[in-house]
Amino acid sequence: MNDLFINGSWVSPALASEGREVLNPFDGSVLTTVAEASAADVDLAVSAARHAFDTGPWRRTSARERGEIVRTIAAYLQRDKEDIAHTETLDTGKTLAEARTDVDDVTAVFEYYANLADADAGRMIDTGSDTAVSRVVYEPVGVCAMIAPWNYPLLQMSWKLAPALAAGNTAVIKPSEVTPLSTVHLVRIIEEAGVPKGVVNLVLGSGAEVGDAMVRHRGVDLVSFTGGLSTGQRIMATAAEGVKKIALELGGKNPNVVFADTDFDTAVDYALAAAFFHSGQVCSAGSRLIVEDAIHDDFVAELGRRADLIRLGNGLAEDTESGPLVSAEHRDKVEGYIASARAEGARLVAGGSRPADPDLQAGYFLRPTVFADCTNAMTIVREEVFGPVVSVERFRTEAEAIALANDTEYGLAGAVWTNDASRAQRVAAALRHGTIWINDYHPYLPQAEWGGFGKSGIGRELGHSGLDEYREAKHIYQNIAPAPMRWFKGAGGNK
Ligand code: TXE
Repeated sequence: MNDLFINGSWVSPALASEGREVLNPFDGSVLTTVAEASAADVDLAVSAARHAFDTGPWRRTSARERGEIVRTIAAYLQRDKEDIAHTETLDTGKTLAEARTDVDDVTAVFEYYANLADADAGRMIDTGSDTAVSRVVYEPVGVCAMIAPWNYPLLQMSWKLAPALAAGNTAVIKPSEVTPLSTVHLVRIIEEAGVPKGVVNLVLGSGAEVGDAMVRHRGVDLVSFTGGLSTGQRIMATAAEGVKKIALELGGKNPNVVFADTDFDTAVDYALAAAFFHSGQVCSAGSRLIVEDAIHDDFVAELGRRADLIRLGNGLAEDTESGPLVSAEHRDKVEGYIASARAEGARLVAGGSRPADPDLQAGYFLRPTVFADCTNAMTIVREEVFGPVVSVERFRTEAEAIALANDTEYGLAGAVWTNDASRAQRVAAALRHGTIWINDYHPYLPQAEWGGFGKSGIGRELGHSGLDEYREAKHIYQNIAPAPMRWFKGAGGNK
């Protein structure tokens, strides 16, 4: 199993292992078996990345040339779009339409950072003196460890890798052990695009061993992680020992606030997509619906009706609207949240169980689930469920809506629905979340920063800030007419 890519070669793990089975969440079948790395492979991969950074040509390549290679990666992603989308659907269960969109989005991110690579060579500083020149330049941080989750395997890795490469870093990357396949394809493309050996190194395996070894390794300068809150907390603590730079995206509990003056049909339609897109396994999922009293009951009834109609099935089938959850373990976790909601007094409006369809019994399916009569004291409202479950709360005043929407330890994204433009801006300004949508849900742009307030994480991906995560600012000051300054004259006059 030559699935690890270290120092420009596809290699087997250093220690013999049986590998890891990769399952299709639609039916639990084994798609393939991939190599399982260990800490020994991490050591080899970091050494290769360290050597490539310290001695290799990559960071000294002109920013324009690096940009060209990053652009070539984007072109090859489009060339292989169908193949990659098919792989992502098999591995994650998401529909082909979603997987194709992922490839397009990832392509756009590589193109964006290709354009940005040489757009900013630093700036001159006014020293106030004719004899001193001062400038600030940007340099790559060094060796970056990148750890990605399973919901958007290719996309989350690309948000890290594209800016890091454009800025001249080297990397050791690890996709989730649950969904490694599209990342293997990406690395083949990176190799083909002419990225020098040692610049990108791929390890596969568990978070507990391989991920942890990456975060601990003394040769790593920066850790970029997207995943769950508790794993992020552990990574932050471990990275602190080496005072490594960190970028964390740890999910959210995202409020979707609907005022009564909005267009009812559109708001219900988007609330459905916000909550159930990719079975709710989205860090920005609108899993917390907050609806004004005057329309609340009608809204809940219509949402429940439409949720029941969502067509579950094989992501490869064109008429499927929603696939399974990513794994049996994850479905168990989501079912635990459904049980807690019932126990804590939420009212089940739709779903709440596995589908009865005989064709779906082997997969990890769960029906789209709506809970009403929720309060912000309930577990289902406070914790990230990461499944097809939406909780509904009720509000009466604008102030109450804002207070509810901000009452979360997370702060990744939120939305407000209203036809009152000034209220829309007021509420958007008051919400403490990294992205606010007004009369929309879910769009993001490579040019716009993505990341969270509060426990949703540290740092930003995408946009200019997404590049800055991978750059060190350096101030270079030159005295062009040096002469003694005689600050210390000394007892004897110090000639
Ligand atoms: O994620 P983990 P899990 C949330 C979501 C989900 C929960 C748990 O709520 O229910 O997290 O999911 C690697 N050191 N999100 O357990 O553990 C792991 O191998 C270093 C939100 O699957 O965070 C994988 O590559 N790495 C999220 C990656 O971390 C470690 C997306 C994510 O796994 C590690 C996914 C360790 N000690 C889940 N332990 C989002 N922000 O979008 C694990 N990993």
